[in-house]
Amino acid sequence: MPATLTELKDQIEAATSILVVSHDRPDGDAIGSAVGMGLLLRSLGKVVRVVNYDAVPESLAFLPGSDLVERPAGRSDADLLIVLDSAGKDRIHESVWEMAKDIPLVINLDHHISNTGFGDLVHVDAGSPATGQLVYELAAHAGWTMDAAIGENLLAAISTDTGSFRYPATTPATFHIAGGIAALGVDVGRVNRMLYENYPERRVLALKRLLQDMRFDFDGRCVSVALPLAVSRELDLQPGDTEGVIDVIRAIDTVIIAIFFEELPDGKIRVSSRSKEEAYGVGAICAGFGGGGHTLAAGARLGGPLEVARERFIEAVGRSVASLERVEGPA
Ligand SMILES: [Mn+2]
Repeated sequence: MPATLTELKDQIEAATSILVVSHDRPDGDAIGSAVGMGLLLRSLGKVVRVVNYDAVPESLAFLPGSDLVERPAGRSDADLLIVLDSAGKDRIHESVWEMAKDIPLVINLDHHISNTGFGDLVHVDAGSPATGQLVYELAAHAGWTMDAAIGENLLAAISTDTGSFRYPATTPATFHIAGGIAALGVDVGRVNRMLYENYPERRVLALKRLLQDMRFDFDGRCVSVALPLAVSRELDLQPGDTEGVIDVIRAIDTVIIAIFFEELPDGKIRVSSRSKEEAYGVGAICAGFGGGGHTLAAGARLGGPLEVARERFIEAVGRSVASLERVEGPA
């Protein structure tokens, strides 16, 4: 059922014990929004557990309260489950759902347009660039007090999901909220340095390898890079190490669509895609492969091997580009 922020506030305030979860392979928004929410609930006197199937990536461990995040274990006796930043139940490992099985009430708070609407109270705002922004809006709406630690988590969530306040989904509210966060006493310079200028060397070496393999299609409008599992192993890449790669290749002037292919240990190929223009949306292309996300940022998983998946996906991009060109005529 679609729920207002007031309804979320009422259910959260009525709860005693709350489990907060976010999607597997967590990014800055998944960790920042979950930990920010966890700290908020704690300050309200709730018994809180924050659970993610994967550990906090090393790159986000600087966030205050990130040590709250635990792996799923046992069965939760909480009376409320809050699911953050997760478009569908399948974004979260079944062991987390197993843990949450007995929880009678589920809040689904998210910003993915592809959200399936699972849960009892559903608040999906596809116009919001980050779930962290929705957590802030909920707290502000409810009149809950935020501190600098909460602010750092929400800033990390919003900054990473907006590409440092650069993507088109960044709204006036986003800047307004960032101002509110800075006013909490957050050291904005430190957070940005930890997010963007604190990479282990292997992360930049991975970028070097990926750029050597850069491929252009459709007159340079599409660029892609691919990471074989052998290279991940050779460089000992950790979760989060390849975040931001796609921002480097999408920075090329001719590029509209940027794609990153990553071979996973199970042989599947993880595809992350970004577009600079609504007309060349990648959401529908990813949906065609059973994936999802937003119009300008979406992902999917394809069967391997890597080069076959790359061909199949780029072919689908080509069909989408060609159909646009038939409508608009050559530029
Ligand atoms: Mn997000």
